[in-house]
Amino acid sequence: MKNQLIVKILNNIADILELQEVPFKPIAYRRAAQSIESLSEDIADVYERGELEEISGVGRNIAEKIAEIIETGKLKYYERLKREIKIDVEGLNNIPNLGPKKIKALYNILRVKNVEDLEKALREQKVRRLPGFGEKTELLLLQGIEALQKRPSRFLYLHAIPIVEMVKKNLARYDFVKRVEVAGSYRRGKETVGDLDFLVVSSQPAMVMDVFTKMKDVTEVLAKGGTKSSIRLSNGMQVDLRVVQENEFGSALLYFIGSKEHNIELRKIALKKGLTLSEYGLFSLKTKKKIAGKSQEEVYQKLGLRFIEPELRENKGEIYAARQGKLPTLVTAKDIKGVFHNHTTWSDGHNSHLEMAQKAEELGFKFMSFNDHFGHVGITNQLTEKRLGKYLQEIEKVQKKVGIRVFNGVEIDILKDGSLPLSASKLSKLDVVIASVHVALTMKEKEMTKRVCHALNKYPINILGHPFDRILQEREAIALNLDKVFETAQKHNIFLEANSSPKRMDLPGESIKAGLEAGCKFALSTDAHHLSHLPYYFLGVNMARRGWLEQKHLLNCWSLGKIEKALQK
Ligand code: DGT
Ligand code: CA
Ligand code: CA
Ligand code: ZN
Repeated sequence: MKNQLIVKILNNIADILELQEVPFKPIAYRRAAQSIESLSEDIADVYERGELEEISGVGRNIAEKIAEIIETGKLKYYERLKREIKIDVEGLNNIPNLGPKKIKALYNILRVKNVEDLEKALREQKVRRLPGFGEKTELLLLQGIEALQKRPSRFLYLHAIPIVEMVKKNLARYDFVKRVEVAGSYRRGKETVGDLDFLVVSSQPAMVMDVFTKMKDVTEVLAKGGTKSSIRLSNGMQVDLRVVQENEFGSALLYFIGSKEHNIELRKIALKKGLTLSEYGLFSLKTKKKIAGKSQEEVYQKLGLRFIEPELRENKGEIYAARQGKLPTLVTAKDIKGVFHNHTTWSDGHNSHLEMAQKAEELGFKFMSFNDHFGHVGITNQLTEKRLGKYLQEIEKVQKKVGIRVFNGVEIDILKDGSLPLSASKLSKLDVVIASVHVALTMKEKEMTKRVCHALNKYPINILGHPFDRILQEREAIALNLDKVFETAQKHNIFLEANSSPKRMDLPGESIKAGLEAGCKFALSTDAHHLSHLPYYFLGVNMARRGWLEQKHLLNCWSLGKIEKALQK
């Protein structure tokens, strides 16, 4: 959907033209932008119908420009203006409370060309002296720049949860709100979300718009129209909301859950059947009659497909599987009988073995495994051969005090040369051996792959821990040839980890799917360092579902007897 992009470009053009003191034109561009802002449908659809010029304020000239943006995602005229003006209007316009008049004054008097210049001028307290600015504006602009710099481009799934709950709660308490559902990447269980997308059924859209844009935590209203609005919250998260009719709720959900790639495929299938699919419903091309739209199930059915779970909707083979009746029966949180990879005060965790095990029992698990760090100097309080005996005794004691099976084990470092700091014979006596890369992360792909595969080939390992070793928003994944790693793990019956730690989410769903296709099996872990981390195992379930996993592929779903057998080394 390019409406927002087009609005932004048209407004930026207006600003540039105003800075260049071109008469009248800025007003025309702004008027067009305003109409598009309040458009209740995708402008691409208007364009396809050849009706751009029917939008109020859009004449031949602007219509051509809009068409160019829809077709190419860019506008040559705009690019040229940007080059001419030498002022980064786009960047400056992102700062709240800064409009074209102020940008002009800043340039004319202080030669401010971009956000960097502005920040410098603000810090040197030069801005307050400009006519129409003052100390208060200076502070506001500085705060705006700081907020922009802090704003992450994507959010951890875990951090999106309270926002989703907050929006739902704020809306659901009104009688005129019949239904609220979250869609988008969040609904597909993606590891991170760009923004949140909500759908609401209501016969009073204007009231919904008011309530939504006036929620307590809203710092900026990005757009407010008759049936859709976008806001920004204090943490920088953008939330889009759209009101639809009950009889189009299914097709609207389908559209806004996405992914875009999945939607495009569905539209193609519709066309082949002489139908057309949009967020408003599934229609006959010939008679224009509506065929489905109330529920997602109905739309899929009319397209000749089984219902596809949102986590699978990435156009990665799910549509073919749905047509063949071969969709996987995805694992659910209820199927998880226990979790691997938990840390305690014996290494860098915050709780004792007993506290962790009791919490696991309280959560309804049937087993858990302890895998405190063993290895390399550098990890806080790591286990050593000398401490290992006492550590194992402690776990044995805890086993007698709780009603769940407690597996012992370690998370051992894969050293630079692919060796592990404990012998194979000693490792084979432990219940669960997880091997992970924690140090020397910058190796080239070939070397790193050799290192990991060497460990998998030579040692009795049960689980390859967090294979990417990435920290979301902080550290990129290590360079690995996944095909080779998957092949080696599969050969030795080594499980690949689905690590549920919110900042790891490792392997992510799409790589789990690749591993599955290579014949690998998986183990879900919490990587908990505190008992409050244990409930986050559901994040791993999201990943497993996005990776097409069924119970038979995920060790955590098996019976204890089968798990013990699978862990034998
Ligand atoms: P995000 O927010 O980056 O994590 O990812 P999404 O998938 O939530 O993407 P978003 O918020 O831009 O749009 C929400 C859904 O709306 C998306 O999953 C599918 C639908 N959608 C958005 N733009 C288009 C489009 O241009 N064409 C089609 N067919 N669907 C779109
Ligand atoms: Ca989204
Ligand atoms: Ca969105
Ligand atoms: Zn680790």
